[in-house]
Amino acid sequence: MNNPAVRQWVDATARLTAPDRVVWLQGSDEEYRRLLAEGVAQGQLLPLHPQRHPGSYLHRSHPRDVARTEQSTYICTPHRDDAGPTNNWMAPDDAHATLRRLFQGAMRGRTMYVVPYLLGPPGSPFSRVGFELTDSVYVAVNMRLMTRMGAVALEQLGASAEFFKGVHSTGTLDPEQRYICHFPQESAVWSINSGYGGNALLSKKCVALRLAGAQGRREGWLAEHMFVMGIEDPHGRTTYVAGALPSSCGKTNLAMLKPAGRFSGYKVWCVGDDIAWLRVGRDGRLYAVNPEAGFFGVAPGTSAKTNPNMMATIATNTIFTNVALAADRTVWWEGLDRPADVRGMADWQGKPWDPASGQKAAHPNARFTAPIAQCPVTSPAWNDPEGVPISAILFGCRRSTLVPLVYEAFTWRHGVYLGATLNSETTAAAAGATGVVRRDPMAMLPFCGYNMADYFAHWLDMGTRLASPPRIYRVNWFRTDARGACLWPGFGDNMRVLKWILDRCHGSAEAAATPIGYLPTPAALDTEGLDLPPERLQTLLDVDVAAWRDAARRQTDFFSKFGERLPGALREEQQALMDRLKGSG
Ligand code: OXD
Ligand code: MN
Repeated sequence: MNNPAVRQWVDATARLTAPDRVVWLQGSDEEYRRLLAEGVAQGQLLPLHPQRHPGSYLHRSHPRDVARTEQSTYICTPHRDDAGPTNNWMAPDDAHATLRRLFQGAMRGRTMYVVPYLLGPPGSPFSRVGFELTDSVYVAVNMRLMTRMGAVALEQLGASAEFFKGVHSTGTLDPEQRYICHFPQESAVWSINSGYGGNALLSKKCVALRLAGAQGRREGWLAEHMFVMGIEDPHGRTTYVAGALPSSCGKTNLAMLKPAGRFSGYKVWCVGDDIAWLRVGRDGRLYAVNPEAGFFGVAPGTSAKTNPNMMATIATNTIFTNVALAADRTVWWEGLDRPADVRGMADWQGKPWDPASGQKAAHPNARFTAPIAQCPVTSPAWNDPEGVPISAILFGCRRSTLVPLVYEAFTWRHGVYLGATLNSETTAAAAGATGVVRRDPMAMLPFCGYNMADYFAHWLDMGTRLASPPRIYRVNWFRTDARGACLWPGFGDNMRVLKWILDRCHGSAEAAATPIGYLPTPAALDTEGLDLPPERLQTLLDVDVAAWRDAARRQTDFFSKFGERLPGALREEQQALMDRLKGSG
């Protein structure tokens, strides 16, 4: 390595953390095999059945280290206000002092891997280089699957001193001493005492969302918690859609959806399932790239029914985390189509599993890591240096009441308001209670690296620079009836909603203007062949004016958190909604 800025930083970190060895990774297949063997020797990885899961491994994490820990995640800006009311804040000097104490000698007896990676397509002006220094071989192999790792990053970096710096140590895994500290002004993140994906694979949430988001604001682009898909219609025309859904709400399933039988003339192409970087193109359209090169998906609930393309993706060369293990070294989780072979089944902690105990065999946030190139429907454009032009943006939520199946914003500004007021029920992707409704603007609440009021302003500003902005939608697959049963079949049938959205983008679908936005007329939504009684469809497309008035009023508390910094346009949109609701009786 002859980049002096990289070398100096790596040397300084090694002096602080005192690893026994420093290993610079190049990203070759041979090196990956060596790292896997090291992981097995250390007991971090367990080889799976060689024919049923070729090239695949199981990792079991510490039982108290199984999800992102938002309470230990900090944005360390000089002024508290620059982190804003939705982030934990720490003064940079205090954070550095704490981190110096914790990292001092933390890698003694271990290897420090230097992991160079490229976020975005090679040779693209959209792309950015990062380095992660980690003492976890599990992190190193996951980074190989999740990013374009090794020589390709060094080539893109050349002699530049501009790169994202990530330092990670599994430390002692003590949750009380866990810190994930972001320093946007230094393009740096330090993480200690967790080995869990979102806390430890620093390229993902820490860099590609929080740090890149802050950089994007300075440079005029957006880093978003979004999938990107191309939908090819029977005429061969591909329309690109991006969508933000809170963690564990089906974003990955949607990103590679296999259209239900009736829509066999349509084909979905996956560009990415979790993160999108969005820029204004020379033609005034919004363009997206996927900074990642792999999937870190939730295993429970993934099956041939819910996501056949992901089942094909993870058939080989996959790292599973915290799933259950059958006696024949095949993996299992709740929601998999095949029944559990309970004889000799070990749960996610490696203990014998007794289904009668009522305990889950796999952790609800068990994961798989696999390269995007293994997905049967990877978009031919996923590595295009220019990115793909986005025609529609979805903001999805998990709401059992109130929010209709789909509706369209009147304008970009109204769409930003729909994103900013997104509310969703919590899931197992983050530590804490699940099923509680919380505000999750643009599905970015845990991932916005700066003051969210400024983030909303940045979104509004992007709109002023777009000559042809995408249409914006809110979707909710999770409406239930009085008994708690889902009203909408979801999965492949979500193509019905996407079809309406495509037709809207191409000017050929009907919609009814309601106080909250444009809803499909019942005839415009293709429900042919679905067992969906008209009254159920009516509930799915219902706008309960009284309940929406309450919901609109409750936004005031959320908006007030941001004080004067909140863009006036959002309060104006709230007032306009209240006026429309009033006008409709
Ligand atoms: C993820 C998450 O891992 O959103 O993608 O938590
Ligand atoms: Mn995510």
